[in-house]
Amino acid sequence: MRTLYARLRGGLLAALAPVVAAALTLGGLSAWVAAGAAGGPARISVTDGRVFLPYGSVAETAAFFRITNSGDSDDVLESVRSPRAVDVMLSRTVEREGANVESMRMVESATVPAGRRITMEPDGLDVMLRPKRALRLGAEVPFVLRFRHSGEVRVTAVVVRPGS
Ligand SMILES: [Cu+2]
Repeated sequence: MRTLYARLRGGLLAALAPVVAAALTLGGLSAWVAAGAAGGPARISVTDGRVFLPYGSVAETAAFFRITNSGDSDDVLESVRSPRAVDVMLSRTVEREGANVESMRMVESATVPAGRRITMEPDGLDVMLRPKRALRLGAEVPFVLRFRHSGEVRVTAVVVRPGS
C-alpha cells in the first residue's frame, strides 16, 4: 500500500520513522496471553476489521484485521477473500535495512503463533483488494479468512478513512 499512503503520510513520515522501524522489528506481533499447557489446538479470533476508503479514482485499497490466537498451537492464515472484491491478497511492507526505502510484496501466508496477536497495519502485514463497486464510508464489507487449522473465519470490516 506504500504508493497509496505516500501522499497522505508525506508530511508525517519524518516524525513517524522511528516508530515505524520499531513496529517492523516486532513484526506486528504482540504477546497476548502466557503460553498455556502444550498440546491444545489453536484458538483464532478475528476482530477490528477495517477497509480504507480508496482515494479518488484509485481502484486498489487495503484491509486490516487483528488476529488473536489464544490457543496452545500455532496457526497459519493462508488466504483471504471477499464477495465484494477481487484480487484479494496478503501483502507485507518491508523496510530495507539502512536504505530508508519501503517496498511491498505479496506473501503466501502469515503465521499466528500460539498465545500471540497479529495486528495488521499499513506499514506491515495487510490485505490488498480491489472492490467490485465503490465503497462508502461506514459500510460493512464481508471477508472470509481461511486458517490452516481453524478453517474459515467470517468477519466484516468497516470502511474508514485512511489512517483511522
Ligand atoms: Cu499493501
